[in-house]
Amino acid sequence: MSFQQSPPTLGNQYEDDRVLRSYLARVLPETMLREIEPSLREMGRLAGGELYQMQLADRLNEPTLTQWDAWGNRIDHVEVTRLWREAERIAVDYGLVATAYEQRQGSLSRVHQCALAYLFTPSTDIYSCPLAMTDGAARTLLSSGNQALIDRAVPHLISRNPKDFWTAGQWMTELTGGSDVGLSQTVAVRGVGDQTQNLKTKDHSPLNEEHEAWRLYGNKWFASAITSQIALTLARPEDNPSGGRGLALFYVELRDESGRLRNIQINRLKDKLGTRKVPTAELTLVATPAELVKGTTDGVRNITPLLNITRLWNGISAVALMRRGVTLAEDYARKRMAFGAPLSEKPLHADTLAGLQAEAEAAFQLAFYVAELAGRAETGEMDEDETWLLRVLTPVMKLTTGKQAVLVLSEVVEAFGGAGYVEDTGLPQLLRDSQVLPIWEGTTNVLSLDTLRGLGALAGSVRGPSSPAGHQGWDGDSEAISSDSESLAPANLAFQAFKAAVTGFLQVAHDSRLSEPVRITRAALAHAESWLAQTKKEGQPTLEAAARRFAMTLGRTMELTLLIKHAQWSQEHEADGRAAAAARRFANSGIDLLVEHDLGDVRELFP
Ligand code: MFK
Repeated sequence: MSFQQSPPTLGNQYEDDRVLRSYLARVLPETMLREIEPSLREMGRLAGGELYQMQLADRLNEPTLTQWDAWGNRIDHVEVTRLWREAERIAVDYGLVATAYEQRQGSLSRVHQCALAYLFTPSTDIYSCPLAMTDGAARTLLSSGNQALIDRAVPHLISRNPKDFWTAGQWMTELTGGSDVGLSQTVAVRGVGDQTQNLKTKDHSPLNEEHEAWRLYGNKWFASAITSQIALTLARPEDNPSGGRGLALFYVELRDESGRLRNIQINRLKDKLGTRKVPTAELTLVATPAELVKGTTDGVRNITPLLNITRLWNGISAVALMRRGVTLAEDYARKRMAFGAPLSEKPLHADTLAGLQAEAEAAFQLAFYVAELAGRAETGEMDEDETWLLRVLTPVMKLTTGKQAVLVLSEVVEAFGGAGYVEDTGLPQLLRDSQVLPIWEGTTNVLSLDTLRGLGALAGSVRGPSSPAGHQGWDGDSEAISSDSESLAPANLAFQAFKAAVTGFLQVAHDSRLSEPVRITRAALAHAESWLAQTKKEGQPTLEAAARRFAMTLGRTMELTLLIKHAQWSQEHEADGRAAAAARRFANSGIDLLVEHDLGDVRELFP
């Protein structure tokens, strides 16, 4: 009989995940873990079983846009794939958004939600995209104080009933820019057009207090998951100044009662490298009815709670995809024979996979730590240090894990040799989908600059998470930062909070086999601190040019810190040395990336 290769297979993705289970055992009280474990186990079974099989079978299906019906009517109908429809049903059933708002586990509800999302994501073709935006929209509306919109939309966004559930879009990017959102050209005009289209309350009175809605005119160039019921978007009220401050945050309901789009045209779906199951559209808004969410200015600031939530989802998705790739590669290595033995017994192959495992494990610790902080921010349990820390760690975590995902999944594809390069294994899709993670929700460079901004190290951005009008925190909490701290140097506060967290966590590490990782972490932290102090004196261009190396150093330093902390715990409570092995391996994979490059060389190489 001719040779047959066994494909890689997946087991229960919860039961088989040492890293997730060990982490949850550390951070959750025992009774809480026992309570939520059945749903995690069930999600793990679905993710490794029928959802994964459906994903492979549904591989060639993509969303479609039908612009006209047979009778010449413009309909702009988008049909999503079978797996997306199933994913929505499961997401609602398991409360993938709701869990974070019901807060049955108090501040640990975000950890619970992220554990569910982590298991769900790799088998559901990036359905996590609409969920992330829905979650972000719920948080943004809740923090806006706009009671009419909260009452109208939030119960739908956090519903566990499929009939009531709404998803939200986030329309920010325009042709003028995805990063420099302040350039947006969409215009908002007050109270014009057909006023019968304005949103009404149940007793038929106008929704907003001013008894008039706005109309939006413009083009949105990258509107993800266009099948949503609502969207949060930015537009410039006529006569407002340019820049992000002149934009306002608007709420749009996409369809009327009969299901017709409300003055929105879908021009085409994007032909993307990855995330091809996500229907991402180019839109034209022609007198689209919209409601102001919060004030007629400061739209960029007012939408940041949404950005911070989707950046958390981005990190959780990054670690979830890494985990899926490494799991498949490890399983395959035990099945694939080469040069007389399974690949798993080949020292170089084993060494390669061990490096990937360590990288993924470190990223996991950081993404879930940000989830812990986010949960505390939302339940008002944070002290001021943690508020600063979360402001800085959100971009740091997003940019670090996004890059790690692409590198890890590229290696995963290679670990399969030619099979990894072939579409019907499902492996190339993992790499293509991961490539979006460093791009959307802020590129690596934009988030590196945002890190400096969060540290108060960039000119014109000295307030970190607070704001002049209300001291706004990560989740839009207006009381997150006390007024006293505004007078202190934010660079000090934010970096000191980061330093205090690293030093505090390292104090628990007394196992001698962790001493070298501890030394490497301390050295990287000290270098980052002295570099920041020195480079700020050298001026903005030098600071900006190295922002990525600096932010990645912070990210990898915090990842190693958290890995060490977890390793110590795992040794003490589980007699398990694997997290310590991951810490040692990761410590030698480049933590301090702050090498100096000559600005003159940069100009010579890129004149
Ligand atoms: C799988 C999961 C992933 C989910 C996928 C969802 C798919 C959706 C795809 C997309 O929509 S991608 C588009 C996402 N777009 C971005 O992420 C934009 C990237 N660009 C930036 O983040 C820029 O830095 C930014 C637009 C914010 C710069 O604009 P501005 O106008 O120069 O804003 P500025 O002056 O930096 O900040 C305005 C205010 O917001 C300041 O506060 P004050 O008004 O009090 O001075 C900032 O401190 C505050 N701020 C900015 N970023 C913040 C923040 N506050 C808290 N947290 C932040 N992250």
